[in-house]
Amino acid sequence: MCGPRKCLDTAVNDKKAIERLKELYMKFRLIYPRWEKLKEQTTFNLPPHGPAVMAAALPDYVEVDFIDDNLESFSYDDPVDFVGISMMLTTQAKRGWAIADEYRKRGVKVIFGGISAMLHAEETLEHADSLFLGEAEGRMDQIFNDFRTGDLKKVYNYLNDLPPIEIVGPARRSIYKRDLYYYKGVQMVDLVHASRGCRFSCYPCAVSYLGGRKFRPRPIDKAIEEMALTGNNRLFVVDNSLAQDTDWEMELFREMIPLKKNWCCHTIEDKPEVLDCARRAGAWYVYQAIFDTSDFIRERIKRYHDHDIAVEGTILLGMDNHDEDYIKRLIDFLLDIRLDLAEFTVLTPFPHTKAYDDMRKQKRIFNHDWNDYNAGKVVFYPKQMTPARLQELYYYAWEKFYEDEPQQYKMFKLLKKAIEREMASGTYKPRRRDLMRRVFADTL
Ligand code: B12
Ligand code: SF4
Repeated sequence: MCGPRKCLDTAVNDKKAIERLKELYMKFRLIYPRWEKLKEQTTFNLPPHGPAVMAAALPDYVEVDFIDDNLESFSYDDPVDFVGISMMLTTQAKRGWAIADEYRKRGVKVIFGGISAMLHAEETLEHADSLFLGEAEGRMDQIFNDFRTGDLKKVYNYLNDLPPIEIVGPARRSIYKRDLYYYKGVQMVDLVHASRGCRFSCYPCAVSYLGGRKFRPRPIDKAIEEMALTGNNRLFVVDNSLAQDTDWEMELFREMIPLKKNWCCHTIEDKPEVLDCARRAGAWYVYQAIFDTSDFIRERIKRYHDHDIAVEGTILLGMDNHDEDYIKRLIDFLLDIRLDLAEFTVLTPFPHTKAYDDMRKQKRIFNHDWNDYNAGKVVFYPKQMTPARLQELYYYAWEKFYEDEPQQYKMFKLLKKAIEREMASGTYKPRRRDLMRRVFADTL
């Protein structure tokens, strides 16, 4: 076994190695199933991160044909040797299973992986030749060898045996059909991650189940190298939360400064020295969960703004303490603190979360159709109102927040901020003229 780069070098110099690659060659189709987006939100499609990171762990003899089912069509009759289905969200699961069923009818073997495959392991098994649980790094050589020798196992369970974080390599972004990830000629952000896991275990979140409540930072030089490699000026650092270890966080930001990128991310610490460093490193906007109307939240948002970092609030509606009045006051509060963007979702009891366990015990879940678990549909009985009323308040929240300044305009303002910074640092890349007329909806 050898790492991809070493193998390629050897292959170039060594005829035998080339022959061996030819002999082992196989075509692996990796599919990211589509799902119904939140209708209230401007549609955006980011290059899926999980599949590209998984693809980086594949043996060299495997050619990857990546299909983003959200954006492109494909034929089940295209010649492929093996199919992988990568599912991140619960709401992708039924589509993923349907795709697998079609392939298996044609005698093509299918392996599942990704977050939603882990959260829905038992059901997924009914549609799989093989189910992979855990992180792909260091595991794929064995699995593909098993496939070749007809010895593919039904389950590969590495959930409690995660690989050393040092071996996580750069995502294999060459699998993307790049033109698909432009919106009116503007390239979408590239996704990178500098750490895995999370020390916390919040009520609606499945991350502690997936990563065992451990924060696993990547070596900073490797993360920085990958960010530089993307060739994209705008990044989304998708780590669950960067606010886990101040020294590591500050070190990461310091190393990011020379890259001159604009980036968004989930939570970062709001200490002035961290924010100052983040801003200098190109922090563009943060996703910040807003759960109440406290001074704590007000001041935190102000601190971000004082450092010229914008905020997209993520607001979960339907918690047990939310009555109608509370939700309406919350929206007024968001407008008052001048959030730059807001994304409203309804509390959704995703499997392997505390929310799911509690609500199931209390028999409060009335809808088990995973297609409806896109966080925009009420699938449980809220404590303080009917499901129908919560659904209405969800629509109300989107409408009220964007009443005076529409979502598109607020997004434009954010983009303008990035462009101004890029102009100032000499990193600006103009829009692609040939793709200016295209929005995602036109792609399929
Ligand atoms: C980044 C992210 C997003 C991005 C996705 C961008 C993208 N295009 O990739 C964005 C911002 C769009 C997003 C949106 C949402 N997200 Co999100 N997101 C994440 C996050 C933080 C990281 C995912 C990630 O990229 N991880 C890093 C990659 C490298 O890891 P990975 O995907 O697990 O891949 C590895 C393995 O799984 C494996 N693998 C992957 N695929 C395959 C395939 C095969 C065949 C094999 C063998 C192996 C394999 O190999 C990879 C390398 O080891 C996760 C939390 C988490 N840590 O998992 C939540 C998470 C997935 N999101 C979640 C939620 C709830 C949402 C939202 C619904 C709501 C919200 N506001 O967050 C929205 C969706 C809105 C909608 N309805 O459209 C939930 C999922 C809940 C569920 N069961 O559906 C998670 C788990 C967080 C949580 N709160 O619990 N999200
Ligand atoms: S919501 Fe964020 S901070 Fe809380 S457990 Fe999940 S990833 Fe960690």
